[in-house]
Amino acid sequence: MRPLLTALALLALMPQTVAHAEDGHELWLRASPLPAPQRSALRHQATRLQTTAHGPTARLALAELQRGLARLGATPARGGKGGTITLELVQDSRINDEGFHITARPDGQTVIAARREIGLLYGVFHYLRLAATGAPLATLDLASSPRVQLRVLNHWDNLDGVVERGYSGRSIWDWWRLPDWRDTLYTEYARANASLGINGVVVNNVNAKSTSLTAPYIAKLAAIAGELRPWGIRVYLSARWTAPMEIGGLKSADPLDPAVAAWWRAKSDEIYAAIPDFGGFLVKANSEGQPGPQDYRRSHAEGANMLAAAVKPHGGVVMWRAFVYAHDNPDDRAKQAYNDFQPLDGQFADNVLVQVKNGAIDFQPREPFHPLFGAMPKTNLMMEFQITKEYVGQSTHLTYLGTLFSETLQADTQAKGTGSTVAKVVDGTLDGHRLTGMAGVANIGADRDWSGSIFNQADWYAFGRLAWDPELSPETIAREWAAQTFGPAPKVVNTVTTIMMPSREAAVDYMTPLGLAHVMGTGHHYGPAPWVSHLARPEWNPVYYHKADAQGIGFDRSAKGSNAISQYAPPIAQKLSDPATTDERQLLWFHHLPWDYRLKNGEALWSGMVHHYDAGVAQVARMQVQWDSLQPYIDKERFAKTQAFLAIQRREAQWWRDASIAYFQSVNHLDLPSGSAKPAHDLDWYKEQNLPYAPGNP
Ligand code: GCV
Repeated sequence: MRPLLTALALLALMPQTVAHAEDGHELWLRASPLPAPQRSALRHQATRLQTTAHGPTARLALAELQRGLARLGATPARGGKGGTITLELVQDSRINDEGFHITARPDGQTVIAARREIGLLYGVFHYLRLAATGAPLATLDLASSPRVQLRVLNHWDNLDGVVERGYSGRSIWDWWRLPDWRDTLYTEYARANASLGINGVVVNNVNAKSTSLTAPYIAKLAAIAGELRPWGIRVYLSARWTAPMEIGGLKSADPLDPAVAAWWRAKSDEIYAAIPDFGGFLVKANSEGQPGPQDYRRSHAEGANMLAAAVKPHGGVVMWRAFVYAHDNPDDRAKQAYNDFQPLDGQFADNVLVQVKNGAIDFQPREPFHPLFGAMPKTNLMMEFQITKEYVGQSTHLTYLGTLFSETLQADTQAKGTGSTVAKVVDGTLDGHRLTGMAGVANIGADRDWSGSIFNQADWYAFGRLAWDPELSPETIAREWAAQTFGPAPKVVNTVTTIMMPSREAAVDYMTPLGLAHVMGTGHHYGPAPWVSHLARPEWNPVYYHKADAQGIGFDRSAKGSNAISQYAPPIAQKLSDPATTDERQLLWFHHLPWDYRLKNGEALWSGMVHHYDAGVAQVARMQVQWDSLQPYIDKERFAKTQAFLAIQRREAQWWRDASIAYFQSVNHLDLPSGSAKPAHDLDWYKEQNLPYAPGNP
């Protein structure tokens, strides 16, 4: 038997911690010391730490265990008497290759078992999560495996360091100094992802440049891959469709041209020679001006399959985005992805995943689930969420997205009867798919706090946890995150969770109540601009989406209108055909209604809208009071930053409310309901607000 590697032997290898103020850099991994009784129980349970596996990932797992216990104030005492935690590779049919099984027996023996070393690492992080959140650890019998196979961050990072829709500084990838200089940030980033089970990273923007596929950049990517690999993370590339022409000297990028297919095969071979575990390609094709197979009258399936054949010999995949809408297609934008992709069901190669945004427009504060999720049973469908908050307050608004993600995952497609949730489509159980995935557009940048605000870290956290288990409740996730981020004191965890849980609904209320969508400022997508109507393409204009006039408001997607409802399963389409049976949260997404339409609570639509705006602003004011009550419990730096951001959010919620009301009143000429204040300024004042240097705008 090989000798046990103990934690004490690893101490010398541990990175020295540099003291920093509480700037959020430690994310949810900062775990503060536990209360005394829990601390001593944990120290007693973890007197000796050892591993029977000796690869790089097992060594990381043991080091993490040691480090995590130290953070919790439970550093194993040298020579102390007590229990042992053993990391052990086993054959266990209850878990999959990335899963883990934790058992803790009353005799003090704790075993974190897994089939592969990565499972040991995930098991250690889970054990530490339990400890940090105050869960009982003395007896455990807990098996957990990820439900989704590819749990991937999509970085919209450009090679010049600018992050499209990034609100947390420049890209963390230092392409200029790679491959020679490997920033320590890469390891910290990998560690944070591994703590959630994220196992893939697309490093470059879907609006891709061919340069990423050139030899120097492959060498740079190989250096990043080397840093991420021990943490169980593969790298992927966004591929530019016309790369064979731009850097390969070919005359065409037609997927059925043998020379084009040969070029991609050779390029894939070259990448895999440098990065044997390269994950594959992500492609945005024929979307928003990007080139694609349709430029050659080939279908998305023909394009995806050609690329898939190039990576298949190496075990790679292609993630092909379904985010398409065409400037020359007069049909409802919300229908176009379905119309392009649904007829291709069954035509995609088995190593292709079609990556579908959660809703049919574009990451709005609320969208109904994308109808493709119930309509392509013969295709590997992958979820795409946006963690970066392009439309939900960017870096400053506190709008916890766990509730948004979960709302989509729990939506029932009814594709195979009641209970055919989006989660079951995505985890493959509904239609029997083995290749499954969930992508999140990253909110990560080089800011000290990584995500632009402390609370935005919770969205990264929630994405990772839901990719592991789409059934987790957003409240459980919020509580976990709060306990690890701010400490487990019940007052703190309860209050932080109380702030987070209704926060996204508050944003829906002050931005896009009752199913409105896409009414934000041009380009930067920050702030209200429902009046915009001059942009070149109809579907770029907010007026296209709300269709407000003197009589009414809303987009008619019933059979009398665009008939987008027909893209849903019959029982859903049936309900959506009638405003009275449509979920009021999606009312104006599906129906154009008169201003005096009666809502379920009896009030007229206009008055209900105004009350939603008011409710959103009032909720932010409550969030401020709740946060202020935490001052004695939170460190000065994170308290002050969050307090300042909430003040911005309060001011801007009012701006959203007032500007929207001023505009819609200019259209419907209706009075405000009694008790609702007039907007602070006239409409022209709101129209004049412009933000030429708002971040993240390409
Ligand atoms: C990367 C929206 C965003 C774009 C983004 C696009 C996409 O339109 O505003 O910045 O481009 O979605 O998802 O491809």
